Amino acid sequence: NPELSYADRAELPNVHPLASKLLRLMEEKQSNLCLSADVTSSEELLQLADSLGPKICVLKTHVDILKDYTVALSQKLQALAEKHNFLIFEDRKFADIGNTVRHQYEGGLYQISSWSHIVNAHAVPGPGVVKGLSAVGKALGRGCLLIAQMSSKGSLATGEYTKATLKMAEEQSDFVIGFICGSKIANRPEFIHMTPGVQMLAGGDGLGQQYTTPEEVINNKGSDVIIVGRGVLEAPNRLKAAESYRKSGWDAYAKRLGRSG
Ligand code: UP6
Repeated sequence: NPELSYADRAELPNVHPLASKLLRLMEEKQSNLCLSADVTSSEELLQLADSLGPKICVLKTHVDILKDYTVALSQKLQALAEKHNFLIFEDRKFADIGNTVRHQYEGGLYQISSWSHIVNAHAVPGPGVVKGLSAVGKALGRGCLLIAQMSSKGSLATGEYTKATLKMAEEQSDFVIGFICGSKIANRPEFIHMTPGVQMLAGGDGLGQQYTTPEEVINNKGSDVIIVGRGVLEAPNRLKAAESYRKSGWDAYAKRLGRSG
C-alpha cells in the first residue's frame, strides 16, 4: 500500500472539496507549513499574511487575541488568502452543544463562518458539536478539524478519546476534513492531519507546550501539516524562519514518499 502524495489525495473520489483544494495548493506551493499567526495587532497580522503568505498553505488565527479586530480585517485577510493561495483557519476550538456553537460560529463580533475556511472543535460534547457547526458551514463550503490529541503536557485527549474522535469524524466526513493531532491517526487518506507544537529544536515553553521537530512530525509520525507559531514569530527574521520551516516540512514529506526532495 504505497504512500499517496498530497496531489494524489486531492483527486480521491470521496475527498471533501475543501480538503482537495488544500492538498492541491500544498503540492503547488511545496508547502505543508501552517503559520500560527498569534499576534495581537491587526496590522501585524496583515503584514505577516502578506509577507509570509507565499511560504504557507494555511494561516491559522486566534482572532479573539486581537486588540483591534474589525470586519475590514477579515475582508483584508480573505483578499490576502486569494492573493497568495492559502486557506484561513480560525483556531476557535469550539466545545459546546450544537445550538451554542452554531451561534458562536455564525454570529457574535467575529462572524467566523463568513471568512474562515477551516475551524476546529473539541470532540468532548459528542457529535452535536459537529452538527451545529455543519448547519452553518457546510453550505458555505467550509470544513472542520476535530481535536483528537493536543500537544500540551498532561492532555486528556489520548487513547479511547482519540479513537472516539476518529469515529466521530468518519461519521460526519461531509464536514470534518481532518484532525489536530500529534501523529497520523486515520487510515483514510481523505483526512488531513495537522500538528501543532513544532519547532526546530524539541523542548517546551514553561506553560505546558511541548515541541517536536518538522522531520519527526511529518516523516516519523506521518502527519501532513506542521503548525508553527513562535518558531517563526520569535525568530530574528520571520521570512527566513518561515522558509526554513517550509523547507524542513517539505523535505520530510519528500523523504516519507521516497522522493529525492
Ligand atoms: N495549539 C497547540 N496545541 C494544540 C492545539 N492548538 O499549540 O494541541 C495552538 C496554540 C497556538 C499554536 O493555540 O496557537 O497552536 C502553537 O503555537 P506555538 O508554535 O507558538 O507554540
